[in-house]
Amino acid sequence: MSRYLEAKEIYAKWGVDTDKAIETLKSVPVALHCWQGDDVRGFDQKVDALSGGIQTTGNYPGRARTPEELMADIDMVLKLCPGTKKLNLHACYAIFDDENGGWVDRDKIEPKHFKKWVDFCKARGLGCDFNPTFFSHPKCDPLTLSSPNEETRKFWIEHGKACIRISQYLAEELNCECVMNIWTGDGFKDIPADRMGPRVRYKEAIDEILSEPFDFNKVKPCVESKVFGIGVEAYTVGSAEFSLSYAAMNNDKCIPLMDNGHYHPTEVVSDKIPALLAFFPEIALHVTRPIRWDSDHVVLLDDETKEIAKEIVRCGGLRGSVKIALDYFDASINRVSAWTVGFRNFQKAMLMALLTPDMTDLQNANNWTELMVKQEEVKTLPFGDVWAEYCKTCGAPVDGEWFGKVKEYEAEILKERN
Ligand code: RNT
Ligand code: ZN
Repeated sequence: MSRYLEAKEIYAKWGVDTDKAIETLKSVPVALHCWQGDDVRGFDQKVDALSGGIQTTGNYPGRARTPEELMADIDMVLKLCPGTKKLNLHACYAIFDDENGGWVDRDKIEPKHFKKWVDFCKARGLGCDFNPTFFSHPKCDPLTLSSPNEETRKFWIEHGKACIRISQYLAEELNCECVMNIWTGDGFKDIPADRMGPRVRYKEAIDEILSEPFDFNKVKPCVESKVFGIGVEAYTVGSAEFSLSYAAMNNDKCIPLMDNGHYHPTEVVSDKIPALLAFFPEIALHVTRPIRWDSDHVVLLDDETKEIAKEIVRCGGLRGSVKIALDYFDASINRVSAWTVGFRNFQKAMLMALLTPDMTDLQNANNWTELMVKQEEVKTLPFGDVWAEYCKTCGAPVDGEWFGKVKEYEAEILKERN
């Protein structure tokens, strides 16, 4: 008997249907963030370093420098990862060329600047999420939507509106919901004199952005909170309370987004998922790995990643109420590998969650003894055999078979870049 069939029988004894778990997982889109490939630089500015509360470290060779290079690297990752993917683009990945009239600033970008990405997604059957880029730009003063300077604010509001139009275009062209995430690094390094002013301006600015017409069935604007960032250690305008309140008060046009790197170290997003789903029909996630003060390390198959996946599954989030995206960037290791490890790990976490029997009855019967025993025992069920089967049925390499391909790609393609 094959290892998979044996595993299937073992799981069946626990009341788990492995074939069904595999089929379910295949239907869940996870957005792959384009920005792991080029250290969040994008193509619209001639900047050497990121700014605005966000930072990459490392200079591993092979960073994608052009849209073509980034697309080739993404293609590699798509081949190496099982599961349904969406692409996640930032506005700074606009592609300007002679045919579409050349460079424009962020307040003037149009759907045509994303036509090549639409063609890329169409050819690969991908949907696409989108993000206005409110950082790494001379018009950050350093604030954006919360700036006291009206001209600055206006510029960034126009950028946000342009991004709504682009998101609508992506959703229509690809016939797939487009999650449009608003995150700014607006904040202060040291103790502010006025904490309220920036938040009121931020709120009004988002109101203006969302006054741009769009179809809420197709475009899902989100607000992402953060606790602090590099250079903005003392105060963040878009704090957790701010963002959650904004989404709650505007639930006809906006949903909350939680990035699990954006909370105090003992807080967990896994627990916040059911808390939010008790009120919001839809929420969005950025899955990442926080480590000390950084929010963006490569996703590992660690306890909290598994717990996040478990909550998504238990709360019925795989049927569309939880929009899943990855968000991390590591410039110190092979970027294709970083992307692939994180994507495969989140797939593993979701498969593990789908292979976990529902033990709600034990909890409701106050049977905490048996619940503990079972929760511990499921940890050693033959997960790896089901994972291998999942990879095979998706036409993706199994563990141990993909890294060699990345090494070849590095030797042939990435090494040539400098
Ligand atoms: C930054 C936020 C934000 C960005 C991306 C690039 O801390 O998590 O989501 O990582 O938009
Ligand atoms: Zn994020």
